Amino acid sequence: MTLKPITMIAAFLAITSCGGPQESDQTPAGALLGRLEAQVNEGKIMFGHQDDYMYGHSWKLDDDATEYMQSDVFSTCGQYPAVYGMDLGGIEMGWEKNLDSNPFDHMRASAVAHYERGGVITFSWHPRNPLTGGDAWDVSSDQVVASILPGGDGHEYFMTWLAKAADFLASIKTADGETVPVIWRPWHEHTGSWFWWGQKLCTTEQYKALWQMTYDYMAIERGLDNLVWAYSPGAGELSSVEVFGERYPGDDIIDMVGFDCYQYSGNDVYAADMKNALDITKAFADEHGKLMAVTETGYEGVKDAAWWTQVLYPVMKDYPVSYVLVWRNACDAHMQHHFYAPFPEHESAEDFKTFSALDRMMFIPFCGLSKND
Ligand code: BMA
Repeated sequence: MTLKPITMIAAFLAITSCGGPQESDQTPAGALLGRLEAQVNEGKIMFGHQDDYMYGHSWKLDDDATEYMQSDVFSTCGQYPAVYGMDLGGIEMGWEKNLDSNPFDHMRASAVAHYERGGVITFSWHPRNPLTGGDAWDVSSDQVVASILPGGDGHEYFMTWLAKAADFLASIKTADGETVPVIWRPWHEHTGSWFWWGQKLCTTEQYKALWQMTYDYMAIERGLDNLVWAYSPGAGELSSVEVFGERYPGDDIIDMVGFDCYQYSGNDVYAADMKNALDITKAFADEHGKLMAVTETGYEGVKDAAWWTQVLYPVMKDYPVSYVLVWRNACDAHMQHHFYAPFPEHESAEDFKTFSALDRMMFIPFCGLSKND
């Protein structure tokens, strides 16, 4: 794979330091990338779940919690997801809780706990609309990206949003002061037009400039060295490798490529959509020397008792997928149907257990106190 300058320096230091690669002169991002690459080479696919420790199908973390142990995935199969996804939406407003009511303090602390358990963290971002004041889904103006780029009226204001996101990402540290590496996946699903940074809401140049501005600020100006940068179009629009790459910000910025693909109808349609997106992503990843992942997927309500081993696994098993992340299990009373991972009473729980035990699937074993202690 092609390494970015910062990673190359890290790799060089790691090789030349007397302790070998384990002695970490590496940046946190370089270390995470090395780990991800090694796992892919061993054929491992990490399972991921959005907001896993924050809430589940019928529970929510206490605001005054000090531990992060509860998880629908753990309750179902006895292991935690290897990848823990969260979303920074709301950080830009200075809110205490994100757009799905997760306190940022708990997000930070649970990310550290998950990292110390041996897991990997990823953040997406659904920032509000900086021009209209609406949410990320407010597509009433196609001038939003233009307005926040350098020279735009909203540029300075938007830079305060990037600063708040950067502050948070830099603040995820262990008690020893080690900065936790994260897979950072902003500006996702841009091939669709449902977010203010989407296809019809800005030009290719503007979209690329948005990434460049984000990278220049976070990685260069702020020097954040714990971010593995991920690019993930929506799968629905991926008709070719060219479409995948049309708004690609560049090899200097991106470390990992993936896509978001959901099941909305039959298994066959989903399997075909996934295969198409996997083929295109793999071709692009190979050409650019990048890792690949299924950055978001799932079947709302998992309405098939054997979905894990008969639908999801068969379609991705022939690809070098670093991780596959399913979306959140909403706990709000009016969103009980909105879940993508199983819970013990769900009809796909048994199948999920089988899935979690597959050789290639990677979860995080429970390694705290035993339940009898
Ligand atoms: C969407 C839904 C929303 C949520 C958003 C950001 O797909 O799950 O309910 O607010 O993601 O997490």
